[in-house]
Amino acid sequence: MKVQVCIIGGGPSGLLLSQLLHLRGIENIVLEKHTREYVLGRIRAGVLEHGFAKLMREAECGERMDREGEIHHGFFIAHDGILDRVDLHKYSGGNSVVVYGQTELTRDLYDARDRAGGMVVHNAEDVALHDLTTDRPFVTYTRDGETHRVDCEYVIGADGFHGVSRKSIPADKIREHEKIYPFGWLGILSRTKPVSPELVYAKHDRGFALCSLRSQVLSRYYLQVPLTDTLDQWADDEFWAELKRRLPSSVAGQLITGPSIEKSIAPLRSFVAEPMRYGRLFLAGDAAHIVPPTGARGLNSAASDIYHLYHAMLDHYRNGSDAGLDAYSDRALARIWKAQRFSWWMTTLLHRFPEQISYDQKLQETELNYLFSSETALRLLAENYVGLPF
Ligand code: RFL
Ligand code: PHB
Repeated sequence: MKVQVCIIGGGPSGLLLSQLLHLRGIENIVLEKHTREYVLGRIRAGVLEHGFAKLMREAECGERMDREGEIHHGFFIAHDGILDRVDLHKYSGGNSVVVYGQTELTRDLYDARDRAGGMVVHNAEDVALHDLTTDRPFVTYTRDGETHRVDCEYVIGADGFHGVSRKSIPADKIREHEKIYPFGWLGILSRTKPVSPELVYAKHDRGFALCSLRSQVLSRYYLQVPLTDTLDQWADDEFWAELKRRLPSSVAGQLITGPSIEKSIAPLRSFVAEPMRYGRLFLAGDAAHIVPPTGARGLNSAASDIYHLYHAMLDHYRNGSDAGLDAYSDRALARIWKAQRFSWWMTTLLHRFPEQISYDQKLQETELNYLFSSETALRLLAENYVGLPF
């Protein structure tokens, strides 16, 4: 088979790019390692920047998001027994975020690809990238024991952190920067009314906690846990009891508990690979960079890559200019590093570090006190949280 663009990975990055290119007549195929049910079973991000929401609309995938997603104009930070609110709308010059689950967004993208007759191959095993530094790259994969070959002009590596694309780049052509945090997040999803209509990020001596939501009947909660913890150590009752301990009493008293319908532990890590291009291969999303979830930047950073890559491809196929493709890595990375900085800042501000000394604790407290006493500091937080311009 021959297409213009071969996209590896059927997560949000790959599907969004596929849909946008298809709408502009650029032929592409998506190769996804897993089944659709598996991809849709992963509970991940919940907060979308307004710029991302706009891109979903441009991809003609925004209808359900606009109907069912919630617009949030602010969120809370709980610390030292009090609850302070960050007014995103006020301090970002009128912007906001959309609370809409990654699962739902991915489902909308799959539905759109189906409606348009897009080519999405599931259970594509042993995906391998070939001849990336020539102008005739190709990709091979096996499915049901049969080997297939896709000839293309460009390959997009949108196959997440553990994918094959980044690993196909020779080690001396890529530089990796990594920071591993000494804790993870234990997350649960429950069919209960959220404790607060807006998100609550809680800093506590016992560790960080987050109260988030997917809708007014579906809650998502997280607890900072040691990396050595396993799921069987965390029965639902223990989760709820620990969450209550880490929230101010005014919030804990409102908490409605119930059985978890999903429970998972994710380690916290920051990672950036640069450049994001090798010959005819372009990396996008988690394949090139990840952040700890604290600042809600991961999926949003993926969207900013897709924005730049989509426009670079349009430039190439419509205007015959490679300027966008040549500038892609630098443009994408400029914003990625800002998202890294913000995620690092929020993670450092709100978590309890194992080796933390009293000096570090005092700095965290001072940073929070300063934040809520300075409109300038709140503006900095708000403009980063709603998303810097693409
Ligand atoms: P994905 O979603 O990992 O999709 C990659 C796809 O590629 C497939 N794949 C392969 N396909 C073919 N061949 C191979 N060899 C392959 N290897 C892998 C995989 O099966 C998969 O389907 O990457 P993508 O599309 O770049 O999307 C990135 C986002 O998923 C990620 O950044 C966010 O989920 C991060 N994140 C959050 N981001 C936000 O912006 N806001 C949030 O509120 C937020 N919360 C979170 C998060 C991530 C979390 N975890 C679990 C890491 C909360 C959590 C707990
Ligand atoms: C989520 O709802 O999963 C979520 C929200 C905000 C974050 C991280 C995760 O910062």
